[in-house]
Amino acid sequence: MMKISEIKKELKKRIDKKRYDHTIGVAYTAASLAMRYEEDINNALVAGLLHDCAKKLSDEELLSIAEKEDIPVSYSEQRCPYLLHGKVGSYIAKTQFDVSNEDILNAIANHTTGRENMSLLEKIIFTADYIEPGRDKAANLDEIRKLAFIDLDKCIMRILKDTIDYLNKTDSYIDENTQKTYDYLKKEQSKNG
Ligand code: DGI
Ligand code: FE
Ligand code: FE
Repeated sequence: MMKISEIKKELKKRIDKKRYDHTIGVAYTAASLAMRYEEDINNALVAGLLHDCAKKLSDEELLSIAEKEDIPVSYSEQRCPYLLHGKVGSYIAKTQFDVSNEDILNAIANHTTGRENMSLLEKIIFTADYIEPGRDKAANLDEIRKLAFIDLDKCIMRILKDTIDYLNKTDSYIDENTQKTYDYLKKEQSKNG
């Protein structure tokens, strides 16, 4: 795997300054969550740094890479190709940043919608993306940021609920994984009392 400093250098060439600053925020927030929940700190940093490495690609580029590389494209990704920046980013991390750790690759692939039965690292990247210090648009951020360090599953449910409410308000298409992740965590929560 490349060193953190090499990843940063290469990333700078691929994303703009604003996205790079966001990426650094996600990497350090993910590292902090890794300390709290006893995840590997270096894996959290690498996944955080690379989660949006495909963000600069256009819808056409995302779709054409997905087709060429046999990355399955769901109905909602067909409708909203930007949702593919996770899966395509994971492919770029593997082929161009020499990442071979499957958990890191999954965390990058699933960071926008989540998925059922996420690993701890996937949960950390999903959450860090939403709460990193540079974010200021979402509602209830103070509360959600605090919750992230108290109960990660509850925090993710809260993020998903707010995201679904926001998407409904703006008449956006809700990806089936976004809904499935929420339903899955809700079921787990009621099982655990
Ligand atoms: O890439 P970032 O901007 O850092 O963050 P992200 O990968 O979480 O993408 C955020 C965008 O994705 C935001 O505009 C909301 C949108 N999004 C999240 N879940 C869904 C979704 N868009 C649609 N259409 N459906 C979803 O389920
Ligand atoms: Fe993203
Ligand atoms: Fe992001």
